Amino acid sequence: MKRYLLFVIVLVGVLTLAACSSSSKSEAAPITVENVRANMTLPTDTGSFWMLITNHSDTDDALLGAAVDGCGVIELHDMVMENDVMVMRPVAGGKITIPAGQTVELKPGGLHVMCMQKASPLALGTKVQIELEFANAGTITVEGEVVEPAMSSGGMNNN
Ligand SMILES: [Cu+2]
Repeated sequence: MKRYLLFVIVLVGVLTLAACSSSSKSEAAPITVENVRANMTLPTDTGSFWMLITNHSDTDDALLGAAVDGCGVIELHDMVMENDVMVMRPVAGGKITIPAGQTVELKPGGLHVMCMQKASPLALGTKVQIELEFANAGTITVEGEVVEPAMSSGGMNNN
């Protein structure tokens, strides 16, 4: 009887371990988003978001859009040189590709999520929820913090 009990306990342990390892494997996030910063302090009707997006899967994915409370319209923008002036414009194809196994950086003076029709400026340190829509990974909601506008983007501090 003792031996039978021991067998059952060991069996349950093995099954539990197996269940845990298989479930953690299937829950591994294909896309992770880090260092989310919100440039939302200026008294204008625009703002922007910067972040690091990593694609851990072996398939290319793409950021298609985003939603934030307090932003009437959101576009995905890039910064390009036009007649010696840095200007921002919507990304080609309306999406930001995140290649398989790579990290794409949205940063001051480069790619950014553009907030238009901003309802009101936000104080430094405010936490902001941003809902990101990916072609493959679906909707991912992350939290960012309101930071100082970047001074490194050639004077276009609101990008
Ligand atoms: Cu922009």
